[in-house]
Amino acid sequence: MTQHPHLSRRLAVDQRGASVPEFALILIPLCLILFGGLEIGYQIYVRSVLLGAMERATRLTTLQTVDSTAVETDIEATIKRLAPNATVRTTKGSFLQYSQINAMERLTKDTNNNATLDSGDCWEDVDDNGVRNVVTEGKTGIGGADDIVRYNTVVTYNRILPIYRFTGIGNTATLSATTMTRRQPYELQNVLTPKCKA
Ligand SMILES: [Ca+2]
Ligand SMILES: [Ca+2]
Repeated sequence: MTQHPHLSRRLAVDQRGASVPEFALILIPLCLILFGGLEIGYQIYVRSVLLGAMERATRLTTLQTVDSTAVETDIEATIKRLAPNATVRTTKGSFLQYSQINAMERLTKDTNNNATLDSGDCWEDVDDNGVRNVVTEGKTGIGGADDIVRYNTVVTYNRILPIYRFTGIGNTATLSATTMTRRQPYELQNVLTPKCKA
């Protein structure tokens, strides 16, 4: 077989196909940046809607007559308008004072003065669980007049774009928000009766 004398020279300078792999090299990271940006934007949007719902929850909770179940339902409904398949879990607890949050329950009677709850000693069981502990969740519910209420909401949803397959960030996004408010002093605050260890 005879080769055209100019063919090899023409092939050597022909660059018409070279742009295809170059374009592919650019396209993949470009898609990752684009989809990643959309995913992050969506996450920021869900988060801002969550914070708005929590803010509304605190405003409602300050009122004298408030249905805490309705408050939780409102948070969930607000999120689900945006992310219908999201899981929304809200927990709530109450405290008498801000100083009780994340603090060890106070001893009110310490017979042998060793800062430990012994038989015959008494303590303020802020979270009403029957043991002396560091209070993290508070007493179940939203308490009463002048009490501090804390809501914590965790939202979990499946990512909208398949970006997780390429980045290893996982298919599920989890967002959480906490808010606190003090209820109106429409009557005297309940007094905590100390409990005593038998
Ligand atoms: Ca003691
Ligand atoms: Ca306790």
